[in-house]
Amino acid sequence: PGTGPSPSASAAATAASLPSPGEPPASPYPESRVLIIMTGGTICMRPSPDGLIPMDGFLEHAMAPRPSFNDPAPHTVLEAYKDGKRRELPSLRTPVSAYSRHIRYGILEFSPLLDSSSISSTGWTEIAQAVKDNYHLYDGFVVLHGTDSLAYTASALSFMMSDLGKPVILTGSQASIFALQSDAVDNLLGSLIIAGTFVIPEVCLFFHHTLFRGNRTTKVSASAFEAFASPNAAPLARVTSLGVDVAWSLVRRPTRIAGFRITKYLDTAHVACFRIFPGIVPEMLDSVLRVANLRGLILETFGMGNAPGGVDGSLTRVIREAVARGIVVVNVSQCTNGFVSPLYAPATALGRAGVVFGHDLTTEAALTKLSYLLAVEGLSYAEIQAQMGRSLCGEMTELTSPVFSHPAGALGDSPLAGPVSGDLPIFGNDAFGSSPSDGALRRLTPIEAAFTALGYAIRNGDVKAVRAVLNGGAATHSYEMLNTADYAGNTAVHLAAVGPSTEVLQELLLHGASVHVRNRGNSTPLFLAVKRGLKDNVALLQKAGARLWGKEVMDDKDTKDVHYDE
Ligand code: ASN
Repeated sequence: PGTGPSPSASAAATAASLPSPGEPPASPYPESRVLIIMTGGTICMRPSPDGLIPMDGFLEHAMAPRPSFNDPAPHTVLEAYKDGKRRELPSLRTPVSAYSRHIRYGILEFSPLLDSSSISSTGWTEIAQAVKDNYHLYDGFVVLHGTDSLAYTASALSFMMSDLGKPVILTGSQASIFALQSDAVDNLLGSLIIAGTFVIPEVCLFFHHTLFRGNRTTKVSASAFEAFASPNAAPLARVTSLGVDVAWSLVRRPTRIAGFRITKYLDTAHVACFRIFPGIVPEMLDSVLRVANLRGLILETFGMGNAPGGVDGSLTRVIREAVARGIVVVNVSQCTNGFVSPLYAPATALGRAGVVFGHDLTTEAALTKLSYLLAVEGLSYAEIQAQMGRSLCGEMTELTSPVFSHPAGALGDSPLAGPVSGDLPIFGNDAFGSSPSDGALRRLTPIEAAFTALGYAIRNGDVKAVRAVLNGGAATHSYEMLNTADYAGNTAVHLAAVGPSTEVLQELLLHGASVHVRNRGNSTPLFLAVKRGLKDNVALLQKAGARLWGKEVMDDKDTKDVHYDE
C-alpha cells in the first residue's frame, strides 16, 4: 500500500468521476487531496440519554450538508488503506480557496469512535499507521480528535513520525458540529485548507485560527473556543481575513535524505507523572517510584524546577535512590510558561540527585517523549537522559545544541565553560555532565548563522573577521546579532570579554553592543573578564560603563579588587 493507486482503483475512480447527466462540470482549478482520520471527540458528538456520544457518518451527516465543505462536483471515489485493506472512500471537495485550489477529502473513520479521554497509545499507533499506509496517496492529513487529550496525541505523534514530509494537522472542537454555535466548522475548514495548501511537514495542532507545533501545545480552557496554547513557542501560522500567514522561519523541515517512518510502540505503561505540592510527604513520591517496573517519572515542580528539600533532604534522597535503581526522573515546571533550570538551590539539589532538566517541555511532551525513548531499542540509561535534555523535533527550546559551541577545553576553567565556585549555574543538563551535545539538528536562522561566525571570529581574536560579519548585512542585522545570545545566554560581548583580543571587544562596543546584558547565569561580561583575570578587557568594559551586578560584587572574592574610576 501507499505507492499509488492500483490499476483497478484508478479505473474505478475514473469511471466514478465521469460526469453523468445533470452533474456539474469539472472545475478549472486543481484539487489537493487530504485524508481526514476521524477518531471521535465532541466535534462529531450528539446528545444521547447517556450524555454526548460520538456519531459515525461524519462525511454524510456533518460535511455534505454544508456548502463550505461541499462544492458541487462530479463524484470521485478516493482510495485509502486501513488495517492492510484497500478501501474506497466517498469524497467531497471544498469550493475553490483563496489559494486557487479545491481540497478534496475523504474520511477514514475509526471504530469505535472515542471520547479522547479514552485514547491511549493504541490509538496513537492506529493514527500513525493510517498516515503511513496512505502517505503517498494524499498531500496532507487532518486528524479529528477530542480536545481533552489532544495535546498528548499531538506530542506522541511528533515523536512517532520521523522524516515527515507532509502536514499532519490535528484538530477537534469545543462544541459539536451539529450545535448552532460551534467552533467546529472553522477548525475543520482551516485545517483542511492548510493541510492541502502548505507543505508544513510537522505534526501540528490547529485551533481557533492558529496553527501550533503539536508537541508545544497544552489545553488551557475546558470551554472557551480558544482552548489551546503553545506557551513556549510561537505559532507556526495564523488564519486572518487576509489568508493564512505562515511563519516559515519557524517551520521545521527534514534535514536528511530519508523516507517517512513511524515508531509503532510507545512504552506508556512504565512512566508516570507526579505533581509536587506544599507539604508533600516523601513516602508518597517513594511509593509511586516503587510501582512495579516503573522506568520513568515526570516530576512537575514549582516555578523554575524547585521542590521542597525537607530538613533532612528526604525527598531528594527518595529521588536519588530511584535514579540509582535506573528510573529516569524528568523535571518540568508546573508553570505553563517558562523553563526549569538549576538556578535555585532546591533545583540544583534535584540535579545533583540525578534529575534531568526538561527545560521548557510541556508535561504532555515530556511524558510522551520519555515513553518514546524508553521504547527505542538499545538506548542506554545515559542516552535516554541525554536525549531528554535536547530537542528531537522542536519540542523544547534547544539548550544543549548551542548556536555557538565552545570547543572542549578552549575556555579552560573560564566561567563560560562551567560553574565557578558553585555560584554560576550553567543551564541545561551539561551542568551535570550528562548531556553531550551532538550538534544542532535544526537549520539556523540567518541571524544565528551570522552569530556563529561572529563567535568563531571572537574566539580567534580575528578583528577583521569580526568587522566583516558585523558589516556584512543590513544595520538591523548587526543590531540583531549583537542582541543574540548562545545557549547559555552569552552575547557576543560575553564571548569577547573572555576572548583573546581587547581590540575585538572594542570593535563590538563601537558597533553599539551592550555591556549590561547578563547571561543565563546572571553574569555580566565584566564579571567573566574579572574571573578570567583579563585586565585589559576589564578596563575597557569599565570604561564603557560596565558595572558588576549586585551579587557579583557581594559574593565573589575575585571581584573585591574591582574599582571604578569615578
Ligand atoms: N470530551 C471531549 C473529548 O475530548 C472534549 C472535546 O472534544 N471537546 O473527546
